Amino acid sequence: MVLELQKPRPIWQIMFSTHHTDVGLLYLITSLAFLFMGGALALAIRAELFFPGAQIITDAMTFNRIFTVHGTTLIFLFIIPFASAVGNYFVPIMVRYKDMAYPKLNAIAFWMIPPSGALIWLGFADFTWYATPPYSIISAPGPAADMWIFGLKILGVSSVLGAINFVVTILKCKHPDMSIGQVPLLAWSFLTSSLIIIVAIPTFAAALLMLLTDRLGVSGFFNPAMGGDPIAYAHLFWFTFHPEVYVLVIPAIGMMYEIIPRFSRKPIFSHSSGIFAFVLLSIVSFSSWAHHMYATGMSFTEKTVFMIGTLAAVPASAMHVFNFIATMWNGRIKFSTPMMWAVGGIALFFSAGAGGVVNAAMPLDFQTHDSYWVVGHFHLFVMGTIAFGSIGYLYYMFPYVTGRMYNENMGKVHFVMSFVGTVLVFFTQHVLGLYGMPRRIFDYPPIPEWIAMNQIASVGAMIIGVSMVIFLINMIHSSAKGKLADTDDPFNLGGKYYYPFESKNPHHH
Ligand code: HEM
Ligand SMILES: [Cu+2]
Repeated sequence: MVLELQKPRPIWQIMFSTHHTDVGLLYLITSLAFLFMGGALALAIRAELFFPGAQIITDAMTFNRIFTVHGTTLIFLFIIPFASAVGNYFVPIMVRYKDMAYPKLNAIAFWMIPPSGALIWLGFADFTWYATPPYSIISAPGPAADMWIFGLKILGVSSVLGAINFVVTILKCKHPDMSIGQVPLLAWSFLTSSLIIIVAIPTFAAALLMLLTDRLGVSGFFNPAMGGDPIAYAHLFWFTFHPEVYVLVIPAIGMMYEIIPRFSRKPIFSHSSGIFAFVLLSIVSFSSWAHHMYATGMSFTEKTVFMIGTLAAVPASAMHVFNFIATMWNGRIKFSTPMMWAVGGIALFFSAGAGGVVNAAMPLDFQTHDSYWVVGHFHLFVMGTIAFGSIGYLYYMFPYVTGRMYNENMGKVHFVMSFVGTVLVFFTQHVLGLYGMPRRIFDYPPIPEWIAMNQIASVGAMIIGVSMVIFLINMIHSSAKGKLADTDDPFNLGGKYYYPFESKNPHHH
């Protein structure tokens, strides 16, 4: 069993280790630190928008910097490293191998993250997570913008190295007794999302280099004054980042596949349809990127192709939701904290998908595009689905990692407050978008409906903020002082479905 914190070791031993659970722990701590840092910036944004006019942030440039670093941090420095933490811990155990396939490469991939985080935070660029040209090449102030570009570049390399490692570990190092179809769905989620990374990231890596040389003035790929085309950047960016949204969501769904059956005390309804849906999602993720660009003057035919390509992802997502519901059906469900987060995350996944279908329908997208609706849409995914699945899994792995139990009541309060807060913030933002409020603005006219809805959203954000403090206290306090966990059955589920790592590896220490 993986017990890290019960046998305390000097920190440098963990830092210089290449063992998969040590690297997993480093990923975990780093990603959680960035969760709180990025979350603090979100609270600043919501405080600023509580009233029209300037409140706590003095100028629009500072506001732009804050939301750029907020988004960049939570996507690249929280969600992805958190998934890597879980993958590092559990994929080798699940495929019954002693470590990741390339342990040193694994540690190197991790150690690329702190310097990129430093570049992003010390620079504090202002050109949105999308680095919009021509602004990003003509006027975005350096060195902030260049630091962001280098930060993202390094993160991309780190992701690709991590992805290669997962693919090789799963395909080549799995125990010979285990067929690929028997590999647990969480490990499958890493296999499929890693394959997406390997195909998708190089395009953006190239675009970043082009952005940099454009900024240096030696090229004009995206600079209209030099005959370049900013829309070309949009294509390159979204060719990587639409698939990337599935890279973010697939591991979270994989984590739910660990939680839902255990706490329903039933096997998963259909293992093979889970695999099928992951594979399908990873393929169709490449057929939708231009749904971000309906408003850029594409032809009707092009728009139709991308609309259909986008809708192809809906059945795959629905298969997962169906699989979860069918697993819970008639189960003896125990609503411990991890289960609450997973079920809440599935409900929000469904709502988020419904909003996505509206965006994907190109005539409707002309209404929602660049409005607060889009902010609501993708946050229901990144917060409501991905962060919920991840946090649920964190509670789930807590006893296995620390050997102690977290405080269940605090975990439940954390969930209820976060769920209510998430609904208040992001459902309201959808409506706010329909009332015409554009995204990415620092100030807004005093329209009574806008003020009311911004205030509801800001109150929701504060509720989430408070719940996160409870979470932090629970994690820190329980990992030192929590009651000792029975690592064979920490959640008192009884029966035979609760052993997460029943496939114990004889070679594993
Ligand atoms: C799987 C989880 C998903 C995530 C994490 C996600 C994330 C995002 C993000 C980050 C954006 C906007 C980015 C920006 O402009 O800055 C976005 C926009 C969009 N999403 Fe999603 N999305 C997901 C699923 C879906 C699904 C299932 C659909 C359709 C069925 C969809 C349709 C769209 C469309 C059409 C837009 C463009 C809206 C516009 O700008 O007008 N998304 N999504
Ligand atoms: Cu997309």
